[in-house]
Amino acid sequence: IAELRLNDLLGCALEFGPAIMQWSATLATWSDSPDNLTCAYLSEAHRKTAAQLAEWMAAAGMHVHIDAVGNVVGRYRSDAPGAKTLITGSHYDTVRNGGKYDGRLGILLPIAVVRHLHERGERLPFHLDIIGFAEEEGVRFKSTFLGSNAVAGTFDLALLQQRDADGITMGAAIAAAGHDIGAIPAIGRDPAGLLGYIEVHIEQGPVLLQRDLALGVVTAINGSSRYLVELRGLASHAGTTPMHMRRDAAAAAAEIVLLVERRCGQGAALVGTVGQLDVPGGSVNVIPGQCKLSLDIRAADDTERLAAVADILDGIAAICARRNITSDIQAIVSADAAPCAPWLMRQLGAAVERAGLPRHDLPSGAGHDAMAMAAVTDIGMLFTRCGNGGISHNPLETITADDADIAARVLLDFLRHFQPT
Ligand code: HGY
Ligand code: MN
Ligand code: MN
Ligand code: MN
Repeated sequence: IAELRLNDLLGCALEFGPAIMQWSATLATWSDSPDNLTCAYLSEAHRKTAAQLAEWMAAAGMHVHIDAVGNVVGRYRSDAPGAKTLITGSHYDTVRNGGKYDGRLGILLPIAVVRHLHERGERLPFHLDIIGFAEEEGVRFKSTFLGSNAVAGTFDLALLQQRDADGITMGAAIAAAGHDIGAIPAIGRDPAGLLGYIEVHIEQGPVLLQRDLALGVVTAINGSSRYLVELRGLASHAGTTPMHMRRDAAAAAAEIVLLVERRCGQGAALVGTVGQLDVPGGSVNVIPGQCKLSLDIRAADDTERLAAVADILDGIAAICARRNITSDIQAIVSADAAPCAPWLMRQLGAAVERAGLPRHDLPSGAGHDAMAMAAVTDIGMLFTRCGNGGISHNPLETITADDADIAARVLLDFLRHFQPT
């Protein structure tokens, strides 16, 4: 309270920014790795992060619980009889060696805004839920959006059988964290009770930075297809096996990497990445008999994405046939592009303009929890500028306290003017 009063007294411009930056730094102290920020689903660092978010939500005047998949759910209750609920939030897990703000900004910023409302005893005509989604990145278990799928009622219980790198099933990990997998289906929300979902997220790209804009209104989230590919050839002696007699799984993988790059270079908003490439148990003097790689193909247009995926899968089959390699290809994610609701874009845009900023609309190349939430309610997203050239999924990911502050002010203003359709 002293900090906020001081800002008021001093007329400091930054009412929300410093707290958001400080909270982000605090959360980043809990990591699965001593060398970088990695916060994988239900690890010890993940559970400490959840507990800290719950504490901050409660201190901001919210009623808080942690649900059966580890989502941290805070409700800032309305006094209005029969009030419906607007949800905001994002994820608190991270990629390996990630940044402080991906996901987390979308949880911490609304907490700062609710704290502001609570300090002033200001209630909203609707319940505001802030949800820290437990898992979006798919680091520990290959599936993504576990937290937001549970809230959207689209959680696939078969995923509980998935095993992590240590052979632990998702179900066992959830139970070990003290949660009841039997309670997962009840997490799903009734669409009739929802007014919409808003996600504040860093842009994770250079557009706002290049245009010198603090904020952007998202038009749609690009669709994405994710695969895990396992190639099998024949391990044999690196010194005695003639080149024309080899079944080199890594050489096949190298052709596939270049195939993905070439094919995805043919589309305007089409991108393709092989982010994981591994020769399990490889040795310098052994021809790779096995190679594992991931595929991540995205586009604004689903038809374009699916055409690229089909071409790439055909190309993989041709490469393997020519090289006498077998392949096992596992589809992990197929998420269609998720359009943002025009009425929410309009109200977010109006709040941006009331703050004296120009409205700029842009698509999201990154996936977000909003894609999963689109299954249960209308979605809107507000992007904040990224520094360091827009880099993300990297410890160099950065934002400024000023931008965090203006984004919080815009969210506060959006909430105060929010009109359900
Ligand atoms: O991969 C993505 O786009 C998101 O950061 N999970
Ligand atoms: Mn991410
Ligand atoms: Mn994210
Ligand atoms: Mn997200």
